[in-house]
Amino acid sequence: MLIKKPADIRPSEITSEQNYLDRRTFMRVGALVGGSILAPSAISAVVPDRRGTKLTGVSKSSFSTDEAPNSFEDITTYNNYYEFGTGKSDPHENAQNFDPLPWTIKVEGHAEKTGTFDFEDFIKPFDLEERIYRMRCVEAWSMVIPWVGISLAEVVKHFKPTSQAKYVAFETLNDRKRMPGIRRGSLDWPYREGLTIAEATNPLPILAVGLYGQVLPNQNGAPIRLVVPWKYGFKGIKGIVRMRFTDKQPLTSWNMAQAREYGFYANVNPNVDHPRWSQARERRIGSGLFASKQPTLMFNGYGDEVAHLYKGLDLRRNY
Ligand SMILES: Nc1nc2c(c(=O)[nH]1)N[C@H]1C(S)=C(S)[C@@H](COP(=O)(O)O)O[C@H]1N2
Ligand SMILES: [Mo]
Repeated sequence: MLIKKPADIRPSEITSEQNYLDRRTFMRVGALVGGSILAPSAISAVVPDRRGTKLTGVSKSSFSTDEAPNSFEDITTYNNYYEFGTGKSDPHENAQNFDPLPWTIKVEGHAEKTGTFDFEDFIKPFDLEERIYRMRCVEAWSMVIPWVGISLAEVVKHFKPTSQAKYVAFETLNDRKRMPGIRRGSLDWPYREGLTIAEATNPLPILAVGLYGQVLPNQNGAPIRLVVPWKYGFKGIKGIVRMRFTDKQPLTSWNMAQAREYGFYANVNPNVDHPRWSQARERRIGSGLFASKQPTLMFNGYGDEVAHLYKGLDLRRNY
C-alpha cells in the first residue's frame, strides 16, 4: 500500500495535465478530511479514481444503532438509484465510471447565506461522524448502514434560513449524458425531495459523504446524499446538487409520480399500509431469502427522537 501525504506528491509524478487536475481534486478531498492515505487505485489508474479512499478524522455518533451492519457488498450492490437504472443491481453496474468530482452544490432561497459551493468547501465547516442507522425502504426491505456524514441540522443553521423558510428542498444532478437511467424516463427528472425545517434541524438527518469509513460509492449517491433514518428510503436523495429554502411544501419525485402511494412525509409506519402491500414487516437484506421477516417499528425505531415533530398530525392522512 502506497501512503503519501498530498503535499508529497508532485505534479511531475503525473502524466498529463488532465490527470493532474483530476488528481488535485482527489487530493483535496483527502486533505479536507485530514487524510493522508491514498488508495492504490488512485495512484495507478489512468483516470484517477477516488473509489475506496479512506475518510479520516471521523468521530463516532451516540445516535448509532448497535444492530449488526449489513456487509459492504449488500450495501453497494442492492440499490435504488433510478438515474442509473431501475433494477437493484443497475446502479452498481452502471455507475462505476461516473466521476462525481468536481461537483458543486447550489444553496438558494430564503436564507441569509446562499451561493454555489464546491463540494469540498461545502462540507469543510462540519464534523465528520459515523452514524450506523437502520434504513427502511418503502418496498419493505431494510438494511443497517454505517454512514459517514455531516449533520444536516448544522448545515441548515450554517446557511441561516430566514423566518420565511418552512421547508428545505433538494435536487439530484440531472445529466442524461452521464446517467443512463435518465434517458429511459421512469421519473420526472431531476429527482426531488424535501423536508420541513423542523425535520431538517432534528439531530438525526445527515448528509452522507461516506460509508464503511470510505468515500461514498457512486451507487450510494456520491459525492453527497441525504439520510433520514425514520423515513422510507426514497426520502434519501442521492447526488445532491441543489438545496433550496422554501416557504411552500416542495414537489417530491415519488409523490409527483404516484401521489396516492407516496406522500410528502413518508414516515416509516407499520400501521399504515402502502395501497399495494403491507408495511407491518420487512425483510432485512442479507438475512437470506427464506429468513422470516421482522416487524417494522414506528418511525423505524427512532420515535423517541422524532415523534414530537408530528404531534397533532394525522399520520394516516399525512403519509
Ligand atoms: N437521486 C435519487 N436518489 C434516490 C433514489 C433515486 O432513484 N434517485 N432512490 C431512493 C430510494 S427508493 C432508496 S430505498 C434509497 C436507497 O439508498 P441506498 O442505495 O444507498 O441504500 O435511495 C433513494 N435515493
Ligand atoms: Mo426505496
